[in-house]
Amino acid sequence: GPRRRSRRSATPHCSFEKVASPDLADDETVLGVIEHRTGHSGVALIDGRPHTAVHTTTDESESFAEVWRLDGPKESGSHGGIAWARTADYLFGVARVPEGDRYADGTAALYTGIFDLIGELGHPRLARTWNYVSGINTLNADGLEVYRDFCVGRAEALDARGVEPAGMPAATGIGTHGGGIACYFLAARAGERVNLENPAVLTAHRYPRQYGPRPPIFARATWLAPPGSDDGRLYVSATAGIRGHETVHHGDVARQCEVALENIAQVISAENLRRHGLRRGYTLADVDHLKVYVRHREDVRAVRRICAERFSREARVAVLHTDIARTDLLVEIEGVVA
Ligand code: 3HB
Repeated sequence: GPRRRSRRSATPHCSFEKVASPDLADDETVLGVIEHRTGHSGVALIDGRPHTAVHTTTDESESFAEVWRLDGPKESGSHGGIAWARTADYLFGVARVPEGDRYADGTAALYTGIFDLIGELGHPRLARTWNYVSGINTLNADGLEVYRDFCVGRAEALDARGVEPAGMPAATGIGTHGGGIACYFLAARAGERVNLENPAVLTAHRYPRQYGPRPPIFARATWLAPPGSDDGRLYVSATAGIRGHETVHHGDVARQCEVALENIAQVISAENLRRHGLRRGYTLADVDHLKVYVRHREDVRAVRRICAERFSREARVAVLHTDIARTDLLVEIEGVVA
């Protein structure tokens, strides 16, 4: 069938496609493939592309492949459990922490491994991360919630490598139904990388202690543009119904969804981009390749309806059924602009 492709671009872009599509094998633009499915697989380098399957939904009819592409000659490899592929400007990597009864040490090793690899390969600036954490709201062997345990490990890796919290890009930290922690990421050699905050939401690394011994550390969005060009893209973090640091509208998925949309609209607005030195601005109609994470199966229809009203009719919207980092959050939404 026809393959819907984004415009050519000098920054990595994704599309949502059928899993195991035979067309992918000889497509030289592919940087990496993440399958969203009802089961997981290990990290692999297949035909020079990093690959894994994440167990992010409970109905195989919702499965799809998130295919990352970029034009240009590529090089790939596998090092310390991280499968990677890169062009001259950008690198895509995939890694995993195996299932266990504690995650801080494994997460710290994962992130120090990522920092070391991107440094050695000369793509030192982390540009976007996705973290799919199984049993995210369950307790680890010490009685600490697994998401908080993950946050401890990530914070320790930053300490160990001297990475400032403000240097951490847009992220996703969300549940999966198995497989430990799957992490994939983009990193840049050079060019513009601007991490954005949302003035309506507290900077994650300043969250008070009530959310865990170490805070989450990520930006609300990251703008990337290649060296010598302003043809960039804005990658929006998984965004929830939070104001300040507090969850709003407990138990009301529709209103939480509206606040998440409002938070995305604010972070990508001209006013917010100007505040971060970028002379452009966007609305919800500009966001594509949305991944919408819904905690309860029975809320999927309501969330789909709200998203259909608020995003472009052309936007690709994937709804996934999985747990969310904070137990009182019912929905989270991420996407890519342009
Ligand atoms: C994270 O910890 O990286 C994270 C968590 C979220 C949303 C976005 C990022 O719930």
